Amino acid sequence: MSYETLLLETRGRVAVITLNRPQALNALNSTVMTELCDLLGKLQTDAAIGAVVLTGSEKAFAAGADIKEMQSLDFVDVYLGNLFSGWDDIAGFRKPIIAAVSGFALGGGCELAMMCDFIIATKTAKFGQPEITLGVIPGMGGTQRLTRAVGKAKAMDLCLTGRMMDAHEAESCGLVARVVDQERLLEEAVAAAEKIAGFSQVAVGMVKETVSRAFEQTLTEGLRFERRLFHSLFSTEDQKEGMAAFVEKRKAVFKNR
Ligand code: CO8
Repeated sequence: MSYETLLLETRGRVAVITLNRPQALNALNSTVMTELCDLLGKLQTDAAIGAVVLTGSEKAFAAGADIKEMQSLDFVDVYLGNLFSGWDDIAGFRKPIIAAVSGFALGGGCELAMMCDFIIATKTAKFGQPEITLGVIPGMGGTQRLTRAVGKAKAMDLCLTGRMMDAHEAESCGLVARVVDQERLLEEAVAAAEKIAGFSQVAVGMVKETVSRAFEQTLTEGLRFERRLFHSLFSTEDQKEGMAAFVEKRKAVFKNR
């Protein structure tokens, strides 16, 4: 598999995807979107891959949608063309995906990181939704996912002023799961992904589904959904193996059955 804007490396059961448009700080143009959707579609059905790490360069995870590409579009172009709707496929990816962020994660870059299941960032990471400075608003979930992640006050602050927040602020307000030194970013993200890929993929898929549901429905409905999936796991061999391994004081060997 070879792509113009992406690099792919496999480490054990982890696929590491690197956004690779250094000349534009990894700005997300339509080629990036098409290629990323294509690649994730292939990884979705690849049984050898249990989890994905999505990263960028040291300077930029992604500095947003490609402003030069969309600059000359008018309302009819973007409305009839349903601009950016292809990115929804990324949020629909069913395997765990970790964003490993260094440098700028702005606009669509911040939104792409938020579509991932969690974010590990370096101390140099900077997050923001600067669309207001361009005369537009976030268009790929920034007003919704950011608000759910950090609450109204911070989301309003970032979206209305266009300011960036650093990794420390992003971690303290809940946008980022872990902050690490630059040289440990990929190591830490791959280790987390490898750990996840070693668990029962049935249970892993259900964690992703249930936690994601928490953002979409009431607590009562979410709890009921969680309980039903929890019950259903008792029909799997992996539940028998996981619990037997605990009792027998050994490491579980999951078969994803
Ligand atoms: N689009 C296109 N090109 C970009 C972008 C971008 N978003 N960001 C940077 N570049 C290009 C620059 O034009 C420059 O190219 P050139 O050398 O040809 O002039 C090159 O990358 C390097 O950038 P800078 O020289 O500006 O680098 P600096 O270190 O001086 O500044 C910044 C870095 C602060 C990140 C600055 O580049 C910047 O402000 N970039 C734009 C950030 C922004 O406004 N992002 C939001 C874009 S709108 C958006 O994302 C809408 C989301 C809707 C959905 C998205 C779906 C994907």
